[in-house]
Amino acid sequence: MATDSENSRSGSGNGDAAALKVALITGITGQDGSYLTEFLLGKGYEVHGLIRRSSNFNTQRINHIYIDPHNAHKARMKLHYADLTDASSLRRWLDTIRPDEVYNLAAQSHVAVSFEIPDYTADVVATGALRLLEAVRSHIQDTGRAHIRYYQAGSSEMFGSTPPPQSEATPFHPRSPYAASKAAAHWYTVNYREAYGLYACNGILFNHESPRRGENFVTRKITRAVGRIKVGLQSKLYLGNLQASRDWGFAGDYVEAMWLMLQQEKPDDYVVATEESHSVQEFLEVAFGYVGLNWNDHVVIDKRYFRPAEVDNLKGDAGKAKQVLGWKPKVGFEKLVKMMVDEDVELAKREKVLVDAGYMDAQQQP
Ligand code: NDP
Ligand code: GDR
Repeated sequence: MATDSENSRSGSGNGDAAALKVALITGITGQDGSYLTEFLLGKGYEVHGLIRRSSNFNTQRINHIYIDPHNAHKARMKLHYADLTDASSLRRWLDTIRPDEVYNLAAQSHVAVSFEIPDYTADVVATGALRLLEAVRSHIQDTGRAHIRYYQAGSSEMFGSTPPPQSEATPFHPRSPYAASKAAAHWYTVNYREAYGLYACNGILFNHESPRRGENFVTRKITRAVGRIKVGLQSKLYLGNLQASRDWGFAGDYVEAMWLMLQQEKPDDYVVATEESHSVQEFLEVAFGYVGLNWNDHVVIDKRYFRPAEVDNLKGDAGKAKQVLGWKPKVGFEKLVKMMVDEDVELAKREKVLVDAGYMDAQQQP
């Protein structure tokens, strides 16, 4: 996929008086980035996404909305190479794109992996957010574009071991390098709001899932396995702690809350959650049960998936988001699980065709 920067370096080229609102999204290739892009395009925005260089294409989640920049007049989503570890790229694209809203969604977002690569996680998640905030601050200072609004993708992982229900007033007790880095990014964002008057919001989002969820997060790992077991491509599913509980919502609902935070008169921080909590085991029961399977026949506990420190129980109190933003989730737990299973059964059926035709190895795990 060609990025704008391969063809021209002009970005949108529009000034502040442009009719279209312009959004800049880091992490556009991730689960939330794809839903947020669809949502903002639907609102009439021009959307610019920063993508990082990868040896394989990493744009699968946004390919369906991509229009080749050679048809630039038709394309309202544009992609540019940058990285949260490269401050110069962040400032350069801010100056070129001149966005009205900046959504910082990029992260090394896997909690277990953050124990394996803690320095890198801190560099992207904590210092990366600081680099972007500083780029926005200096861009405003040099251009006078003080109306820019900034969204920081905060996480319920910051609450860690503090018992539920967790609200904006609940103290943080992070349990991983990822969570500690998100807590730093949270406070950098508060600091830039207080120190420089930046319109900056922290969304403290509880787990949100979808058929586009990365395949090594527990929900998608389970629904992928259900699909593959159902069509006979796999028999076992190896998991870690089944007793952890999470407040699981639908990503498509949560990106609307991000946008709503940036449409208020004053910047603030908001918890976004369904206010229901379910264990990993309950997720298994619903997902396997939905297609007539018993999870006990397939799940094997593997110690390697236990974490050095666990977050046992998350359940949000989203009263403030409901009251101030008028936001509420549309998709509940059972509907979410079934939506993911339905999609993954279809995906497994397509894989099965390839396996049966000899184009793919059944053991090839996602
Ligand atoms: P994903 O892991 O699906 O997406 C992360 C995105 O960040 C990808 O686009 C990834 O690019 C990009 N990225 C990673 N490292 C860098 C880097 N160094 N420079 C630039 N981009 C980078 O996450 P989600 O969409 O699920 O989550 C979005 C954000 O919300 C994250 O910050 C996450 O921590 C946070 N969050 C998520 C929750 C959830 O339940 N999903 C809950 C609370 C917070 P690539 O595609 O190339 O890997
Ligand atoms: P989480 O999501 O850590 O909450 O972070 P994940 O799906 O990875 O884990 C949820 C719970 O399931 C348990 N678990 C397993 N997890 C994974 N990944 N793989 C397994 O095999 C497995 N077995 C059991 C975990 O121990 C945990 O308790 C997600 C990410 O999206 C973060 O970026 C985000 O900030 C938080 O949600 C809110």
